[in-house]
Amino acid sequence: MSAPAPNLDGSKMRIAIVAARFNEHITQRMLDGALSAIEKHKVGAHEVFWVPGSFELPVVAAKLARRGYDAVVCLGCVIRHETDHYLHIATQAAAGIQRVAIDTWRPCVFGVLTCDTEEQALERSGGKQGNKGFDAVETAIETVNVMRSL
Ligand code: DLZ
Repeated sequence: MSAPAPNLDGSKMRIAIVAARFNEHITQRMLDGALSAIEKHKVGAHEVFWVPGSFELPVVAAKLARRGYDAVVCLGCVIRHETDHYLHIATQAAAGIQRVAIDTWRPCVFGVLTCDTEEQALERSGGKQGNKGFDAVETAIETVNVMRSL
């Protein structure tokens, strides 16, 4: 039995998007992709918030998830640097975002690129590998609809 088609009707939902300013030349492209998905799937309402870096995504997502948004889409871009600092940021962003989702029962999507190079990040933010921001919004819509069906 194959998986049913996802329900991507976003018309009756309110979605918050939180974008990290660090690597803004990439996250702005991801935000553009996210906004096209918002438009394509006719999301009822949305707002965009900016934070300094990916490490700050979870705390703001936590507040928004408790403020009535049906889902929170977190967008960030972590690129490998000379030290292992990036690893802590990526790991904590992932763990924090997951924790918000489970604690609040609001889908909180990990739209954070973790790449070795800027080229890889460009490919995944509107290049030949698609746009992770667009995908993150579709994930949010589908998951909200699954939660509503339960
Ligand atoms: C400090 C830092 C570094 C080195 N690299 C990134 C990165 O690749 N992507 C990202 O989103 N943020 C980075 N930051 C900033 C941290 O996320 C955070 O804003 C600071 O450590 C302050 O808490």
